[in-house]
Amino acid sequence: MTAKYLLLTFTMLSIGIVKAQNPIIKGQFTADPTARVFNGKMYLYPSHDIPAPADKPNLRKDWFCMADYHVFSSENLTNWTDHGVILTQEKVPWLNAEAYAMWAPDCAYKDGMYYFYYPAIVKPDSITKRFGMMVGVAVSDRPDGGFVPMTEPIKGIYGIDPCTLIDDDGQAYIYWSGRGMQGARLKPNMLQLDSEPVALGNFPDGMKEGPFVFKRNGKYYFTFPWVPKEGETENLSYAMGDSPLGPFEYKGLIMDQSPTKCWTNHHSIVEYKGEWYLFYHHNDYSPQFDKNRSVRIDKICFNEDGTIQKVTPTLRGVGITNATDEIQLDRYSELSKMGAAINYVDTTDYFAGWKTVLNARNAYVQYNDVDFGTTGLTSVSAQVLNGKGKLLVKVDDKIIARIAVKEAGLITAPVKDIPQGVHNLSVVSADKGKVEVDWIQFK
Ligand code: FUB
Repeated sequence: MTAKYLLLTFTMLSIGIVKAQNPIIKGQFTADPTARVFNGKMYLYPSHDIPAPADKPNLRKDWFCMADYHVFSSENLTNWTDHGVILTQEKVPWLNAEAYAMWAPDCAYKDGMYYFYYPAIVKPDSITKRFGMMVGVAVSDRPDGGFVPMTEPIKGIYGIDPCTLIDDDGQAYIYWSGRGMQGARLKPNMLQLDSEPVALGNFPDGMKEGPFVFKRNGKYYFTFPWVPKEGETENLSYAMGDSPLGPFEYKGLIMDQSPTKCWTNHHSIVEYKGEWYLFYHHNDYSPQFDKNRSVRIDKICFNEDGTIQKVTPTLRGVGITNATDEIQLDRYSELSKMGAAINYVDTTDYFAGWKTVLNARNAYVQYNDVDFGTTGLTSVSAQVLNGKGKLLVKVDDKIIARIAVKEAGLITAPVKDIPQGVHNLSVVSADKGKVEVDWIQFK
């Protein structure tokens, strides 16, 4: 084996490539997504939910459990690279490594260095002489690893969910939720507060956390998850103001509470290549336990006056899917009202994903934004999990293939007249047969 081959094998093992649609990261839980654009690339800094380890009987089984952080990156918001673990609780001297409480993080860039902020529970005997949650910083000269944790948490921050803003004049601010929503200036070293914390107010009553602040067209947006009433779950809301530490005026909802009752919804909002995106989370891969969450992305739009248009969560998410990839139809853009359903492939392993079930004539699933390139594509294959029936494959409104399903397996059919470029794809049932499709792919 040559050294080059060994290096390639090691690189492929340590950097996982994952594909998009919602949720965007598969094979592990990801929550509390902070997305940042560094060097023209999108980086994602989420929390890393895990089920409580069986050998830790003292940990609550019904609560958040997080021991480390990964970072992911993407050029196109479709293919995500997992750069692996960037920080573990054992590496940080001031935190209680038995607490598994590495909650929502953020990362900021200033003067050639990257600052990774994260909340955790302090050691009972720590130098801080405090209990509860504080915020630490780890520093690196690159965004995807090499983070060295500072030996003490930031003095003056008692709370969770740090979020940073670097204003146009280079001044950095940090926000968090502790006793209410708080904000302060950061010193140029990005490691210490440069002002007393300011209590940010004028928000509606109810529990709030996870602040995310950004600036657009000279306006400051203070956005946050909010539970309006006892017994409800977190929506996403926002306020606007003319300066980084307020005052802010409450404007309304960005996203409704989850219809399936995931209690938390933590988010970030970021501009990339001229479009704005909302990163948020939902318990897609853990339908029975909402503390094991997964990151999603959807587009977010603004009105002329700068106010935010409400976002409807989708499964299709964002980005363009190549026709030659496995196209997961179950992350659909549109589903017929009758005769179509999305089910888990394996209810004992939710990470196996979903399947599309069509069981009536004209039932359909539509998946938008597929790139057929300059084509030269000659066939389409459907990974059929079950069933018998006839499927029509359409690009926009034109039938380009007919697939006869007699049994489970990979069924291939010739295609004709596929248009070039990006189009909407749909699969339609041509008879009453029930067919379960995992994905389809063009060759
Ligand atoms: O992930 C743990 C906590 O749940 C976060 O810090 C909150 O924002 C909520 O998402």
